[in-house]
Amino acid sequence: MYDLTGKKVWVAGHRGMVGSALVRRLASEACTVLTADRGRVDLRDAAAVSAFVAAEKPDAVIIAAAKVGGILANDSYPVDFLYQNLMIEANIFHAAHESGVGKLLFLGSSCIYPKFAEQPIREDSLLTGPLEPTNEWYAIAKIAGIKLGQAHRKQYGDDYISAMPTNLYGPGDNFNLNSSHVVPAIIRKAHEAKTSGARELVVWGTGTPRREFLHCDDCADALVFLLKNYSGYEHVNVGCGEDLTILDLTRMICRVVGFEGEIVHDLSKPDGTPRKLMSVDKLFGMGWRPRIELEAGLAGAYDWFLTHHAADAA
Ligand code: GFB
Repeated sequence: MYDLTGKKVWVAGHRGMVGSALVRRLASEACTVLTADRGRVDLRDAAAVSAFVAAEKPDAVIIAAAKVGGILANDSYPVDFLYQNLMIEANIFHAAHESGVGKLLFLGSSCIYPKFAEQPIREDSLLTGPLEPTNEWYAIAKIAGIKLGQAHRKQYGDDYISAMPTNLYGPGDNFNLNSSHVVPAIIRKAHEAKTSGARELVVWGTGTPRREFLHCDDCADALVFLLKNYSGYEHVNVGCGEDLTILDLTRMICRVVGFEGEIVHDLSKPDGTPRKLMSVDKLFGMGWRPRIELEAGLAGAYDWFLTHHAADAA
């Protein structure tokens, strides 16, 4: 439905884990990829964003730029997660319409759904119940982004769509233990425990919550698939359709890293949402499938960590 041939596609947030995966994926399309470093345009500055888009005139935009983080970061910095994400999305949506961008893909997250949504979570569960308190700030910003896209379609007929990825991991992830998500955190902790000869590895919370994990390269492939093939009012869940407990994930990562010590629990840290497995019926119904199995994906993420971060962690 949307031909990328000869198009200029702006990947906002190209240096992030998803943004860099999108740049890798788009390299195999016959399009031009536009990127801009923070020094060139501050996405929280409306005038700067409008000037950049008016000058560069992209045909399509993917909003992969966001203030992101794990459960502790979200719970600790609500203003940052709400304000920065609202500003980034509002500025890019506005500038895109002003400059006549033909296709826009907005990225949200599975945390937009109610804490106790029926599982697997269908797209129409949105706004049917209270949010998870640890990340409601980020969730509200992302829900506002979905609504902005729908408003542009309703008022102007803009072909702006939204995708809601599940928990992601892979190359380019954030391995800072205070702000990261669970996969990079456990990879780093298992590596440091192994190399230091520690007997224990600390996992936050009870380990009983369940999470669905998708490799960032599979996510990027799904996003390009939607950019080319989807043009609808409702957002689309992007996941793999399977989940596991945090404890089983930790055991899998320990096997991959080669740490054989004990897993202990820090119950002073929050569990967050008990489960957030999303229904992928809509996306799979369009013909897309993920390709990267979790254990193999984790091994690749550990290799990337060893190449890029092990020196910091030593
Ligand atoms: O990945 P995570 O931080 O984010 O936590 P959420 C997932 C689960 O892993 C939680 C547990 O139950 C954590 O308590 N966990 C165990 C750990 N050990 C660790 C650790 O060392 N670090 C971290 N970070 N978690 C995020 C939202 O929620 O999901 C974001 O806060 C976003 O906004 C993202 O939506 C996709 O999955 O709980």
